[in-house]
Parts: sequence; structure tokens; C-alpha cells
Amino acid sequence: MLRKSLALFAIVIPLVLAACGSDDSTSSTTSASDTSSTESTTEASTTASGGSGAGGTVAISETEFKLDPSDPTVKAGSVTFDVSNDGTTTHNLEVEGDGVEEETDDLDAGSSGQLTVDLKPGTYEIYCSIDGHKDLGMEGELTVQ
Ligand SMILES: [Cu+2]
Repeated sequence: MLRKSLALFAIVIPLVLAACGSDDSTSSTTSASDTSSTESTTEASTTASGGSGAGGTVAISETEFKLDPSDPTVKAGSVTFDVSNDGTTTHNLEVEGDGVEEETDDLDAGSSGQLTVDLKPGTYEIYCSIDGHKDLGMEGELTVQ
């Protein structure tokens, strides 16, 4: 009985140590932990590029009933939408996709507003969320690289 639990102990301890030390990948790492350290390296470099001032500003002019430009492209990171309502009625801009759903305040005709969102690479829907404006044509697709 005692010998059995000691043997179990002898197996468990190296496993725990190996799990804790897998980041420093010693010679005892298996192919499984090699994969995970490769993944964390990739993730770290993505985060670094996202936090190194990437992103940018997208200027969008809104009129009845369109966005100009309607299909902008921007680098991933912190993206600021500089929205000006150049129309004659109230508009706004909503950005939606990949778990993101953010919008500017409602902008009176002639006024402007900003919205800053952290965006990962992919495509996002941009549109005016005011009654029916999206269906009237105030929509587009943002590409984040
Ligand atoms: Cu609108």
C-alpha cells in the first residue's frame, strides 16, 4: 500500500515540474509541448505588432444614404473612425464583427464624431444603425489587415 502511493508520487512530481517548466522548453519536452511553445511565440509576436502603434484612422463621410468610402482598409490594432455627417439628417456609424459591436453617438447633420476600437485582422460590417438607413444603402465592409 505504502509502496504503491510512493510510486505514484514519483510519477506525479516530475509531471508537475515538467508542466510548470514547459515554457523554458528543456531537453525533456515532448513534441506536444513543442507545439504549445511555438503557438505562444506566434501569439506573442502578434500581440507585439498589435501594441506597437499599428492601426490607424479611417475617415468616413456619411450622407443620404451612403458611406464614403464604403469599403475602407486599415491595419489591425487601435482603429479610430473619424465620422463626419455631411448629410441633412442624423446618422451614426456602427462597427460589427468578430465579437465587436461598437457605435458612435448619433451625429446631427453637419456634426462629426469619433469611435476608437481595437480590431483584429478580418472583415467587419460598418453601417448606420439609425432607422432603416442601413437598408437604404448606408453600409459597407471594413477590411482589417
Ligand atoms: Cu444614417
